[in-house]
Amino acid sequence: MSNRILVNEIGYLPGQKKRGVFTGEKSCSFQVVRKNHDTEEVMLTAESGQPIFDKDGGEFCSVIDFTEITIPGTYVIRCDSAESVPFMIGEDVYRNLEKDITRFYYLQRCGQELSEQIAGKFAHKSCHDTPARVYGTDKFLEVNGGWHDAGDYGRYIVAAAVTLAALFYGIQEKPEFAGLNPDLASGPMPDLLQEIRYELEWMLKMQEKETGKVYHKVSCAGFCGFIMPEEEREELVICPPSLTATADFAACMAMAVAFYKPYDEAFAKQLEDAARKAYDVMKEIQVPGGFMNPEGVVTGSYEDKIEKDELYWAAAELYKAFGDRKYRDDFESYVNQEVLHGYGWEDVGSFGNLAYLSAEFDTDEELRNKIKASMVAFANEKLEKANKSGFGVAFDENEYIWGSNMYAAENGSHLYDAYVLTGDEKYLDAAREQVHYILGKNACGKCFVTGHGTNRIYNPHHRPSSVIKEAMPGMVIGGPDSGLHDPDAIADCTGMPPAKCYTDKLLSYSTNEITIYWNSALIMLMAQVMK
Ligand code: G3I
Ligand code: 9MR
Ligand code: ZN
Repeated sequence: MSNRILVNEIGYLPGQKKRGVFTGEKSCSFQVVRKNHDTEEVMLTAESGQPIFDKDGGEFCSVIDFTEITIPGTYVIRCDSAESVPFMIGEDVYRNLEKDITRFYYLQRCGQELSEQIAGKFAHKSCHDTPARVYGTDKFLEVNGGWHDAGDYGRYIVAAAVTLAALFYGIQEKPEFAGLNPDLASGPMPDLLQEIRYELEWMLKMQEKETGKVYHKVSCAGFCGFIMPEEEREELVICPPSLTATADFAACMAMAVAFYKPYDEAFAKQLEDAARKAYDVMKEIQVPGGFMNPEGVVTGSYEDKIEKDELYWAAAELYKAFGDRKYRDDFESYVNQEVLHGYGWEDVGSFGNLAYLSAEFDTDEELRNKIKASMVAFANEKLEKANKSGFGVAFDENEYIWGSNMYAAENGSHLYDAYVLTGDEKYLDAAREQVHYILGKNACGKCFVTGHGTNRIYNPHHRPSSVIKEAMPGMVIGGPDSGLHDPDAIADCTGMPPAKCYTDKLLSYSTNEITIYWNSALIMLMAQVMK
């Protein structure tokens, strides 16, 4: 294999560490070249670090460190015959990308016409706006709205709740994130808050009025072909309530209250009531083994056999929002058993930890310390993996799984948490490397956000993009999955090292799909560390 130089294809902030990777058995003497129209200037000549064998990608790698370059501009790095793609150094290098990864949510809207004026090529007529059948009954409900989950057109509560939680942290960490697309705002609320409300309004409709339980999802019974959303006209089916959906819903609603109170008291009250009602009923939903698709339904199932982390998150979030003793007692009894971690759709414990640690009501100091210590220990495991990786990614060879890019971003957030708790910059640096990994400094040599970078993703598993024949910009794709979970992945990646099990094919849903919660994971991490 020829030598390559891999970098964050978007670029680097002037004040941060800047690292690329040279792949080759020997180290290299590299040049960092600043390009200005047709002139070039060598800004740095140096030697790459000691080569190490990167098991995940099956090749030798050495680190190219050019941190000392801080002058804004367009650069390439050269070494022997290898040359990196051009990238930028500058204060606003991520701005367009950040705009697109947040704008994406508007473009995923369901149940509403998207005008050409705002959505451009991705305009479409209203979709999925017929009454939906409650599975196994003759009852129909209106549950219009929300965002399409992914490359398919299902709408799933578990996925929605973690997406919103991550977006809220994004806004909290970097308030500018809420207002990057002012053309989408129509009132006093910044556009992203308004957009999140669109999802919340749909989620509220998914709560069973009589009981407070929350339906797991709404979709057609099966996946449609590659058509625009308004062309999917099969009957919509609402699947039964689940514990995970109801607990995640409660947590997310409680979290939302503080964000909407300043703008709309009545809406905030509605969120609070919904959260409390869901909380009170969630433990009653006992389905052994958790939610599974009922017979005849084959769309996304978001199955999750371990439900204690969802209860944990809900208790912490309701305590933080409302201060009732019962929520605190519940959370403390869970934490006493075990501190849980995770910022993904399946494991949500870390959201619970952050809520408890930031609650303004009384908390237990000993438990707080126990949580903090466990968060740092968890981050240490990630750091150790990052240090072993040629690319600085906090995975071992078994962790290139479906949606691995979300786990890369999530790991960055765990590292960031340890930085906040300890003040030790090594965690912050490692967290940033996860962003660089996603944006191009990876074994695939791809910028994993559509519409950005030089080696970009052209064929995401995303129905509107496939119809329009152009990738909607600003979507984080799943990334390498060594499980080879679709025919194209099997055809293209059999025998490949785990970090390279990726194929830019429309039908490779297990490596090349997109989801609302993969974008939000990157948004949360970028808001935390790219500033
Ligand atoms: O948790 C295990 C882990 O312990 C094990 O080591 C690893 C080895 O493969 O697998 C892990 O489980 C994986 C699980 O995701 C957890 O992330 C499964 O293999 C993997 O198949 C599963 O993939 C999920 C996929 O649906 C299939 O169920 C993705 O996370 C999830 O993002 C994806 O979601 C789909 C929706 O169903 C439908 N809409 C599109 C969306 C994205 O593809
Ligand atoms: O498009 C579907 C995608 O959203 C799912 O993640 C994936 C796995 O459940 O399934 C995709 O749909 C495929 C289906 O599973 C099998 N037939 C072909 C469909 C389109 O590739
Ligand atoms: Zn729709």
